[in-house]
Amino acid sequence: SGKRLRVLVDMDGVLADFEGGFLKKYRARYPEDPHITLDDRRGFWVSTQYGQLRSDLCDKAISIWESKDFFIELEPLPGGVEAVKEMAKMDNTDVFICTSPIQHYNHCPYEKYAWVEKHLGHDFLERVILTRDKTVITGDLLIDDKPDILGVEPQPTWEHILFTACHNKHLPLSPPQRRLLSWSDDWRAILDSKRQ
Ligand code: UMP
Repeated sequence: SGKRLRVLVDMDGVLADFEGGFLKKYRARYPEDPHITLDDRRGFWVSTQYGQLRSDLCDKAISIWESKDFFIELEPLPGGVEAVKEMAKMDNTDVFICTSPIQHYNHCPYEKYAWVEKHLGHDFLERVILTRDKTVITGDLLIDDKPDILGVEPQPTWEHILFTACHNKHLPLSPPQRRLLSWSDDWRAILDSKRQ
């Protein structure tokens, strides 16, 4: 019918390879310190798991994503850029990139816009939403790798589709929650399921 579908797509862990970029730069900067392989990652917060490995590694982990050029140099995850571009061309579909910047704001917000311009094009800058609280953003779908997306709005309008990542792949889903296993998975079917 006439209603448009609004899709919110997360950036880190969904479009941009935050975990891979982190591990590569952490190992280069702290070669003498232990690390956690992507296979052994558990829990959304990298800093928490590194802090459990050894208490000083929490701050060392944080130092990586607070550094200049961390966010702009993240590699695109396979198929993500292509999927978002295709989504944006679909009839009756509005797509937004919905991402939470870190509180250390010197580089991250700027580099998130620069990443979108570099990989999705200048026109997509109109489609960037930076927010620390995604529950106040309205949409039909939110594709995000964070298992628990909480904020001041107890009943967000969107359905959260859990995008599979190294840190969440072993988590059981609480029905009726749905997953997108990767951008090779059937994201078009998920969009179609929300159209009236
Ligand atoms: N982030 C942290 N600590 C971590 C892992 C990630 O601060 O241990 C940051 C990176 C992203 C933000 O900027 O949190 C997550 O944003 P979303 O993917 O929820 O949009």
